[in-house]
Amino acid sequence: MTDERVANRELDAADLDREANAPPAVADDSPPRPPAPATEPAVGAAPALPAASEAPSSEPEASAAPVAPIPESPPAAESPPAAEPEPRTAGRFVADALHAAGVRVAFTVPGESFLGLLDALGDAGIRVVAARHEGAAAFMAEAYGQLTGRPGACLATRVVGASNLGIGIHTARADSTPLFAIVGQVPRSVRGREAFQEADLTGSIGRLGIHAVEVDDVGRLPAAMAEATRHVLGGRPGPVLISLPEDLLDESMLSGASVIRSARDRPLDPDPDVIRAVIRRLTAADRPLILAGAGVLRSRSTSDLVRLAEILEIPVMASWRRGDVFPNDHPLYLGMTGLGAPSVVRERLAAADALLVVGSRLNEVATFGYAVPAEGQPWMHVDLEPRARAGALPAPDLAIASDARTFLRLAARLLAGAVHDVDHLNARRATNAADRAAWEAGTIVDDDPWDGPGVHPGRIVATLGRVLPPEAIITTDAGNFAGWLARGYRWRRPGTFLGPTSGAMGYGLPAGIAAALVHRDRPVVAVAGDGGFAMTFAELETAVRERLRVVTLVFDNRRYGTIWMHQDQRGTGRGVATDLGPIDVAALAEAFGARGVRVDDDANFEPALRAALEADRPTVIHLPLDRRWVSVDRHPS
Ligand SMILES: Cc1ncc(C[n+]2csc(CCOP(=O)(O)OP(=O)(O)O)c2C)c(N)n1
Ligand SMILES: [Mg+2]
Repeated sequence: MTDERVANRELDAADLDREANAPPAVADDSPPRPPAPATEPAVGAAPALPAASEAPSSEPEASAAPVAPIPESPPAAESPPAAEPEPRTAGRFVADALHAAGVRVAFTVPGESFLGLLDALGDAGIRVVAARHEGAAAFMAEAYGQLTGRPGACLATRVVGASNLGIGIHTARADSTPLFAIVGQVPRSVRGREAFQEADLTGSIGRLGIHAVEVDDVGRLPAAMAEATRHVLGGRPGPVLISLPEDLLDESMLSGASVIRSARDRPLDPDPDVIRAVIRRLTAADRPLILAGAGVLRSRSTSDLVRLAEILEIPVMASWRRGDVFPNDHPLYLGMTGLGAPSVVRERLAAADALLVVGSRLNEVATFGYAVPAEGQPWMHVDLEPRARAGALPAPDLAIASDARTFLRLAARLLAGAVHDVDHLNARRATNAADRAAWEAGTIVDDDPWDGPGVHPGRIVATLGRVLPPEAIITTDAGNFAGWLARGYRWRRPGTFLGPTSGAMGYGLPAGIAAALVHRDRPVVAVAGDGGFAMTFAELETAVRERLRVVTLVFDNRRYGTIWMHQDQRGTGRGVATDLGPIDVAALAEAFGARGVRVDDDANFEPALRAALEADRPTVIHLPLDRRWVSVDRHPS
C-alpha cells in the first residue's frame, strides 16, 4: 500500500470566479471576525446599471445615477450605533431600525394604516418598490433575502394585506430566509372593537413566521425591533411579522430612543475533535457523500465545499432547489435531490455509507419522503440548528452546530498535510467517475424524438443551458414543467437559482423581479407554467416600471398539469378543476408594456431567447406544450 500526501490546494481562477458571484454571508457577522479572505467579493460590488439615466428611483443615496444599485454588502449588525440627532416619529424609528438590520429595499402594496412608516423609508435609505399583490411583494422580499443574505422586507395593510403576505412568509420559513413582514394595524383606540379590517395578526398570519409581535406603546418599540431583528438574522434565519398600529407610527419617540443593534446568534466554533471524527468516517467509507443545502449558499462557502470535496475525493449532491450550491460541471457533482431528480440520484443517496449533510434542513421533498437517511445509514449533520432527531429521520451519528463556512474551513485546515491511503483513494475515484457517468446519462432531457405540436420541454432546457452564461439567474415557479429544469439544467455558480422549497405557485416572476433588481447586469430567467404564471403575472407591470429585463418562460399545457397527473394516477383524470382555458400570453405581455413572443416549435426558441436577453425591457416567451408531456418521467415517446 502506498501513501500519498495531500495538501490544501490553492483555489484556482474558476473557484474565485464562482465565489465572486455568491451572495453575501448571513450567518457569521458576530465578532471576533477574521479579515475577509482573498476570495471574498468586494462589499457593494454591484456592477453599474445599464440605461440608468432613464430609470426612476426612490433611492436617496443615488447621486450620480438615477437608479442606484441595491447594495449587496451584508448587514452591518455589529457596527456601533449612530448618534441620535433629534426626536423622530415611531415610523421613522422603525425605518431606521430596518435599515440598521440590513434592509435596503421594501416591497409593498400600500395601505392607509402604515403611511407613517412608508413615508419614512426613503429618508432612512430604503428603496420602496410597489407591487400589484402582497403575495408577490412577499415573494420578491423572500427572493431578495435568499439572493443577497440581507433581510428582505414586505409591507402590507391590516388583515387584508397581511393574509396576502402569508404565502411569502411561509416560503421564507421553509427557505430559512431573513424577512421582515411589517403590517399596519388598526388604530389603538378601535382595537378589539371590530374595527375595519381588524384581526389578531400575530395570532394568525404571524404564526407562519418564527416570531410575531404587535407593539402598542412607542416605549416598547426599540426592544421589539431589536428582538425581531435577532430572530430574522438567526441562528437559523427566518421571517418575523411586526404589527404596528396606524396611530403609533405618527407618535414622537423620546429623543434618547436609539436603534438597538442586535448581534447575530452564532454557535461556537465546532470542536476540532468532532470535525476529525467526521473526516475519519468519511475517509473510511467506500461510498461517502456530501449533501449540501442553503446553509452553504448563505455562508458563501461553495469554494470551501469544492475544496473539501476535492481533498477528500468525495462527491457532492445538492438538496432540492439548491442546485447552484456546487458547480454542476464539476466531476464530483452528482445531482440535485427531490422532485425531478433521476432515479440514480435517489439510489446513490441511499447507497452512501457515510453521509455528511451540510446546511440542509432535510425536508420531505429533499429526502424523497424521509427515505434518506434511512434507519441504520451512517450520517452526520452540520447545521446552525442541527436536528437531533429530525421527525421521521433517524438521529444523526454526529450533530455539529456550526455555520457551513466555519465547519468547511476548519475541516480543510485540519486536512492540510493529511496522509491518504492512495489505493482507497483510487478506488473511490473510479467509483466517483462511474457515479458521475450514471448521473450524466440520467439527466439527458432533450433526446426524445419530437416534431411538435408545440415545443419539446427538454430541448428548451438544453437550449437554456447552452445559451445562458454561467452568471445567469434562474427562478422557478411550482409545477411539473419544473421537472425538466431540475433534471436538465446545469448551474455553474452559487447564487444563480431561486426556487421556493415551499412549493408555492406564483413565485417565479416576482423572484425574477427581485433578482433583476439586485443584478441589473445579469440575465434573469423566470420559468413558470401557465397556472403559476397566471397567479402573479400582474407583476409584469412592476417589471416594466422598474425597467427590469427579466425574461419569463411560460410552459403552457392549459391545465394545472401536476394536479391533473395526480388525478390521473388515482384513476380520476377527468380534469375536474385542472383543465384550463387558453391565454394569449404574448398579447397579455404586450398589454403590460413588456415584450411578448409566442414560440410554437423548438427551432424558434433560441433566436427568441437571444433577442429577449438583448432587449431593454421584460420579455415573456409563451411556449405552448402538447398535453402528452405530462412530466419529465412521462412523455409522448
Ligand atoms: C399557491 C399554490 N396553489 C396550489 C398549489 C398546488 N399545485 C401544485 S402544482 C399545481 C399546478 C401547476 O400548474 P402549472 O403552473 O400550469 O404547471 P404544470 O404542472 O401544468 O406544469 C398546483 C395547482 C401550489 N403548489 N401552490
Ligand atoms: Mg400548466
